[in-house]
Amino acid sequence: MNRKFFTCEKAQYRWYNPNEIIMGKEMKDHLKFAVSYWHTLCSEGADMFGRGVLDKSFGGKDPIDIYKCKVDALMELMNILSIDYFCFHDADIAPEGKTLKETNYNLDVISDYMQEQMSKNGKKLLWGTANCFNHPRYMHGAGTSPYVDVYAYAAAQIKKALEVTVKLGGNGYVFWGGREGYETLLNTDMALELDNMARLLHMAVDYGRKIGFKGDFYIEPKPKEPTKHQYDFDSSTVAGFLQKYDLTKDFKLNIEANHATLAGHTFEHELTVARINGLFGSIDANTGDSLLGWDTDQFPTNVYDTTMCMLEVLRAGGFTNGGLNFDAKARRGSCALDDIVDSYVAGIDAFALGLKNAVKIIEDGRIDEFKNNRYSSWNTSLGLSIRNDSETLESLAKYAEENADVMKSIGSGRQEYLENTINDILFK
Ligand code: XLS
Ligand code: CA
Ligand code: CA
Repeated sequence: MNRKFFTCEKAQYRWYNPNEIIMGKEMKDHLKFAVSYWHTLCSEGADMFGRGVLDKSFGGKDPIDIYKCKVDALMELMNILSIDYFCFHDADIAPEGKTLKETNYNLDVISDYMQEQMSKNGKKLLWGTANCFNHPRYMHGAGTSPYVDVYAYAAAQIKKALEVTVKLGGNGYVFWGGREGYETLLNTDMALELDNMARLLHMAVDYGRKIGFKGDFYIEPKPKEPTKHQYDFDSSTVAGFLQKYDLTKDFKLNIEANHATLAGHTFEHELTVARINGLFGSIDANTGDSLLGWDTDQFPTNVYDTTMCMLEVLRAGGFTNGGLNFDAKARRGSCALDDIVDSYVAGIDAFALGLKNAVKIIEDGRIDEFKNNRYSSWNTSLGLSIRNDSETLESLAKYAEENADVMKSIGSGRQEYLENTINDILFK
């Protein structure tokens, strides 16, 4: 592999320093950056109104050669960026054959080559997944399809994607709902569809564990696009689903920033919901556009957002099997291959700075101190007694009757003071 696709030899970072020790851990282990195969090696910039603007065949001569060249380009890019991990869908890494058998054969050929290149370059797989949304067979869903043959095909695809993930040493396997949702209840049996989806996830866990997958399964919440009602709407919805179907032992969440925005939440809200439910897993790092209502998958450069995200990651105890996957693409007008390098550098530096900022906020202590004080009445004898489940409505009513001035115990939420404190910490 001596092909050279990018001009840059080594990315220059202002903030990212992989081996710098922060809170006792190397920066690269706090951040665990990953390249997304689909945007980076496959997407050519086509949109609803225009074709691709950037050839991603990387000089390959036939379908198999093209996909081998993509592996070469991936390795070159990861070396330029000093990134250790990548993520893929089955359909990103190998050409589709005329039959399932042929597609699986192609996956074997390319994953052999990938395995070789990964070990040569010291690169790792963060997670794999199956693309069960692009092909016309999935127009009505995959795991929630009304058609049992489609469901079986999706199962076959997931089986193979799991095998490839295990073969390449991946510690994560993602389910993104894709077409798992609906447009109208007039033609949809929601109860059956959700039960069937859960059955498929249980089958995936059983098979994954059987073939030696030790990592985490993830569900990636997203509220809309492509379907009007996506079943995995947001972290809360998915937490309820996993609890209902007894899947919390094996599943965690893969939270995407842009999907949080589409759900009407902040990124940190979604991460907090995951954390408090014991479901914090991995992150798809990107951003939407506040003026647009769809999934733009842009590289994240807003440092307030990355700071709040990393604060949550630190509060969750950091990544174990997960990491920060840049599910992001350069804008269509950024039509040179070198723009890919620049966009990753922008995202990586924004997160490195976000990490440093998050540490500053924790070390400064004012935000945590304010929050602790705000809830201090929950550490009084009454507060503790309620938290120990020792009170009743009657006992609390008696207390309230005797405690005439409730207003005295209420303080200001001081939001503006806190927002200004954040600026004071970040910019001094
Ligand atoms: C699409 C999703 C998808 C998942 C993986 O919106 O973000 O790319 O991350 O299937
Ligand atoms: Ca994603
Ligand atoms: Ca997205």
